[in-house]
Order: sequence, then C-alpha cells, then structure tokens
Amino acid sequence: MSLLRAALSRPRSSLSLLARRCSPLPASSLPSLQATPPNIDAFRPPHASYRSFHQSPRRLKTTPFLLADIGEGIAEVELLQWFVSTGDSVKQFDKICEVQSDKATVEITSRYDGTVASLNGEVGDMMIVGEPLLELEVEGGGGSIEVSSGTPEDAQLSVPPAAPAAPAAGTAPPSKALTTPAVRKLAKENGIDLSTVKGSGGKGRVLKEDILALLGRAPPPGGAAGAVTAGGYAAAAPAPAAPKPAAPKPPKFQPPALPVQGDRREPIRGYARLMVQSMNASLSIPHFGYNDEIRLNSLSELRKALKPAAEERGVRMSYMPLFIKAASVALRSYPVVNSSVSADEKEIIYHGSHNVGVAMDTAQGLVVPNIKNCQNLSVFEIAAELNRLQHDGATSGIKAEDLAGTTFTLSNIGAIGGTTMVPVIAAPQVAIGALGKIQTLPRFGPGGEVERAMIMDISWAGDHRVVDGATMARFSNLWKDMLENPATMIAGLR
Ligand code: CAO
Repeated sequence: MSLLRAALSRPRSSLSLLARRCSPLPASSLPSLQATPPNIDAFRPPHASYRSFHQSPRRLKTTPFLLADIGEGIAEVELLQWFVSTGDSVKQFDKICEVQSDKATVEITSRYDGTVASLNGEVGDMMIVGEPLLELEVEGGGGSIEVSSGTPEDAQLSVPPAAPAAPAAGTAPPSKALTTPAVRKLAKENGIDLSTVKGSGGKGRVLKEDILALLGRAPPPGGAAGAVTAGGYAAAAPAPAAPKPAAPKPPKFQPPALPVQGDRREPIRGYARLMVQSMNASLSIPHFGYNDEIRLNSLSELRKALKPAAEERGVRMSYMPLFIKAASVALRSYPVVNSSVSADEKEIIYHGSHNVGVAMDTAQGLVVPNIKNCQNLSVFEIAAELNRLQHDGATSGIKAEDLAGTTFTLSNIGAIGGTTMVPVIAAPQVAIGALGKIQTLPRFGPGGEVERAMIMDISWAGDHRVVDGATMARFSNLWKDMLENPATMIAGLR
C-alpha cells in the first residue's frame, strides 16, 4: 500500500513504474513487442474531473464505478482478483481489484470511502471498458455529491457524478438488464438483446447460463424449457406429435455410443494473446526461406570438451550457446541480418547490439527472451544467461526487460523434434533461424567414403525488403563454417 501511495503522487511516470512493478507478466513476450507501460489514465473518470467530494446531508447512495478508457485500443481487461467482497467497507486507497490488459497488470484502488454493494464480475471475466466494475454505497446522493472541476492525477477508479433524479413514472427509459460485463459481451457477440432476457439470478440478474441456455449450449438453471424468452430466441411451443415412422431394422454392427464433446471456447490471454499480436504484425513482412544442413561432429567434440569446465562454473552447456556465439560472430560480417526496417520503411536501422532472441517452450507457452550483447559475451557467459532465462521461464516467468529489444532470433525446435521448419520473423526483426533435430545420418566423407555424420538442418527466414537470398546464404555459410570447423569461430572471437 505504501508503494501504491507513493506512486500516486506526481509525477505521472511513477504511476507507470508502479504498474510495471505490479506486473507479474511481461509487457511483451515476443521479440517484436516492446514493453509498454500501461496507461494509468485509463482508470480515471471518463467524464468531468474531480477534486473535491462534499456531502450534505448524510445519505447513502449506490454508485457504479466504471472502468474507464484505457487507451492504446484496449477495449477490455481480464479480472485477475478481487480484494473486496460485497458488504466490505472500503476507504480511499484501499485495493479494489487487480486487472490485466495485454500490456500489464494493474491494481485498482478506491478513491472514496464506502461499502461494496455488489461486484460486477468474477475472476477470469473480461471487464469491458466503460462498464461498471462494482457498485459502491457512498455517502451522498440526491444531488448532494458535488463534483468540482480539476484533473485528479491520482484517480484510480472512475465514478460517475450523482445520477439525476429518476424520471416521472411512464417516462422512464427501458431499464438496463442487471448482469456482468462478461455476460453483456457474450450476449452482444451472439446478437441477444439483454433487455428481453428473463434473468434467473438474484434480483433478475441475467447469468451466463441464461445466455447459454438461449444459445442451446446448456440447460437454463433449474428452468423449464420454454420459460426463457428473448428477441428472436423465444422457445417455440412444442409441435404436435408427428406420427412415428416405421422403425428401421437395427444394423448388424452398432458402434458404441460415445459421449460427444461440445465445443469449448477459451479466451486468448497472457503470452498467447501477445503471440496473436506479434504474429499479426509478422504478416506485413515479405518472408523468404533458405535451408541448409550442418555437420556437427566437430562441434559435438568441442561441446564435450567444454562441458566439465562449464560445470565447474555452475553452467549447463548445450549446443545453443555455441550456435548463438557463432551467429553473433557472423552478424558482424552481415550487419543487415541484425537490422530493422523503420516504421515508414525509409531507413534500415543497423543494431549495434546483438540481442539474440531464443524461442523458448515454457509451461505458459512460447516466449522469446533475448540474451543481450552477445557480441561482448563469451560462450560460457551466453550459456549462463540461457540457463537463467530457462530457469525464469520454468519458475517465476520471464522478466519484461529480457523480452525487450531483440534484434535477431534462433529457435531450437529440434530440441523437441523435427528437421526443417518455416520460421516466422517477429517484427521489427528481419531474420530468424530454426534449428532442426541433430541426427546421426550417413554422409560421404572427403575421400568419398560413407561416414556417420551428426546432421542438423537450419531453416532461415529473411525479410526480403532488406535481406536478399544471396546475403542470407553468405551469412548462413559463415555460420555453418564456424560450427563445422569450430577453430574458425575461435579465430573470429574478440
Ligand atoms: N537436436 C538434438 N538434441 C538437442 C537439440 C537438437 N536440436 N537441441 C538440444 N538438444 C539436446 C541438448 O543438447 C540437451 O542434451 P544434453 O543434456 O545432452 O546436453 C537436451 O537436448 C536438452 O536441451 P535443452 O532444451 O534443455 O537446452 P537447449 O539449450 O538446447 O535449448 C531451448 C534451450 C530453450 C531453446 C529449448 O529448451 C526450447 O525451448 N526449444 C523449443 C523452442 C520452440 O518451441 N521453438 C518453436 C518456436 S515457433 O513456435
């Protein structure tokens, strides 16, 4: 709380910092995505601004707290947890809930004292921008809550001004159905007019089950068929029984009646959501592919020789640090492979750092952290960094700073299986390499004799706007030469 209070003081950048510190998930997971601080303005009132809050006389009023516009095109956030329950009294700065956009996780705090009248969502629901998060009983009402002008730099939760007096009977607008934003969204997606749905929840609240029942995906909660009506979805009256056709002869073989699973929908969240964004951005890149095979017999010997020394340093030495170091040395000769295209496509940005992204298969899904400044790191140092990232991926999660600023990527899909792949470049990078499974295969030796070769396929993808096939082939040849003759890599080290 003290952290929160401190962050609530100006300047605004401290709010961004808080939001980042509150975020267990990275602000981006794929190399193309930069960590973007959340827009805390989102949690400000969307309407008139607030500075003072006067009351007279004491009177309780239930007031909805809205989730205001977050900006950056974000229309919804996932509700991660409530810190309050119905009936709880809250004071200014008390934590209300934690929400997550696809940029960051943010704790929302109360600006007012009051009592929680109801919560408008359950953990896991997507809360829609502009919809009430919860209802709060605050002192005031009947026009006694006064909102004066001014911009509240520290507002976290938006509260609309006191509602005007109820219109006279007969002139009231149709009342809004009582439900959660998630249900509202579900209804909207399926073209259901909520005002026509008879809710089966308390006070007529429309539940998710009511909508699913209308869609025929689940029975209404305890309701008889035909009891629920909605525009265009009214249950039809039972048709008169048709005369039964003559029963067909049973077939000789009858397959066992297996239960049929219905379709299941799941929101795309966390790393998966970021993958959607990153891969959509990749569609703007004109890809070309280039493949080759590498003989790793000598590199395998080198790795064996390095392993004990690595273990002494507490580092696990796989092939990856050697692939990464060789790539960094080759990038020095072909800097365009470690470049980006400017947003207006008028410039090539040659990156001074070799921040090599490593596609990583984690329990949460694909994530691509990078090892920064590989041009300055030894093979052992790269191995140590890779070990750290693998550990983070398997435990606490990859940190945002390890995800930002990738300039080139290697994806060792062969650690799982497969020989060749068509990798997808993550913008704004211009190249990616996918490493296949290392296999022992017959190949001809220098004298024409068949020998056991440790073969790995490499599949490159390049951005054809700035990297041409010949450049990619030369870059790949240099990388391959260093892996097949590791002495040349040592010669290239600084
Ligand atoms: N072929 C055969 N064996 C391989 C191999 C390959 N291409 N790559 C790794 N191995 C071996 C390692 O040498 C290691 O064996 P040892 O214990 O004898 O050293 C073992 O497999 C396990 O290696 P590892 O996976 O723990 O470590 P790594 O450094 O080789 O790879 C990482 C790390 C993070 C790249 C890998 O674990 C991973 O997640 N790969 C999947 C990447 C992915 O999903 N790509 C798809 C992206 S597009 O959707």
